[in-house]
Amino acid sequence: MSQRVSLTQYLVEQQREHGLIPAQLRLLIEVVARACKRISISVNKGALGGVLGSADTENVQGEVQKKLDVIANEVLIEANEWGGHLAAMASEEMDTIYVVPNRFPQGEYLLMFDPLDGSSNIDVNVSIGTIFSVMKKPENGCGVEEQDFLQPGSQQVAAGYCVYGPQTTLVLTVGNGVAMFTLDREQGSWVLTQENVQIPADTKEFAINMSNMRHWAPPVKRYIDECLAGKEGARGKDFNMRWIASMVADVHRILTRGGVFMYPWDKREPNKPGKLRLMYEANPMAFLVEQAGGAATNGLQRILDIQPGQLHERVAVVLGSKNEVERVTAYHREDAAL
Ligand code: P6P
Repeated sequence: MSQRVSLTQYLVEQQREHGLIPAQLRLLIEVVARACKRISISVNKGALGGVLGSADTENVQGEVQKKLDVIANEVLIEANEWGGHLAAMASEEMDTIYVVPNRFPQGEYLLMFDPLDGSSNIDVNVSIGTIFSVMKKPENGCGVEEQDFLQPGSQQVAAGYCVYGPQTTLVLTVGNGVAMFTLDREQGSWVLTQENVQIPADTKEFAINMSNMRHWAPPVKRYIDECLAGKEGARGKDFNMRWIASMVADVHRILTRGGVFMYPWDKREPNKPGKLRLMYEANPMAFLVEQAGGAATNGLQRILDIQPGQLHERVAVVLGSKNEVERVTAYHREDAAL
């Protein structure tokens, strides 16, 4: 890619050519991208910045927060609250929604985010990331409330993540394919490094936490057993396995070279449909994956069709190379029909 295209230029051209990014949405995306730059600076300081380790607090999920979880959340709130593009925000790290204070103008968008996903990897220097999802506030003429966020993922107008790895890369969709921007630290700018990202329909690579095998439902066990049987088994080919335990890093690999990612229901907590959160992990990742030609289900249903019942609800996730996701989903449907 000879000429360097900035994030701003990309967004302006998407608006000019496709009318997909009204001014307020462009401002929102640029503000989130700037916040991710700030988060990457804190992440990259590590021990030198005194940002490693626990914050000695718990989030709504009952998880001990890392210092960087809290820092990243504060950066995103402070960056987005004054611009006039948002009505409210929701975060994995906050119990309830954050309504833009009255001292600032309210906008028409709702922003949801996992400010720092994979934070168990922070202290061991493994890639982590920020995941975000954007929807429009329903035009109901009154103030904004939690109920306004409870829209199916198909209502997203934009979604993306920033992966803080060997490169800092912003991955974005506004509904017209997936583009990747790499942070040029010398210029402090996001540079378009890939567009029209396409996930291969087939793969030989699966991502799942194998330590949970004894807790899986039969369709998951069947699929993984077939992968492990390799070329002598039903699939007739050998498979590779990866599990980074940072959804952002695993999904980035799948967007880059294909694969299937699974965090299924398991019997450790049978009342929970899965570990991952629907609104600010599964929905944005499902939007990106589908925009790149892949598929995303909860084993039975398209993730983007799921009607949320609560802000922090969880969901089982199977996403990535279309033909593999369809196979896993078919196994679940066969099992459900028994
Ligand atoms: P486990 C990180 O905590 C996360 O929410 C996802 O990013 C990741 O895919 C998953 O949990 C890892 O879970 O049970 O393997 O540690």
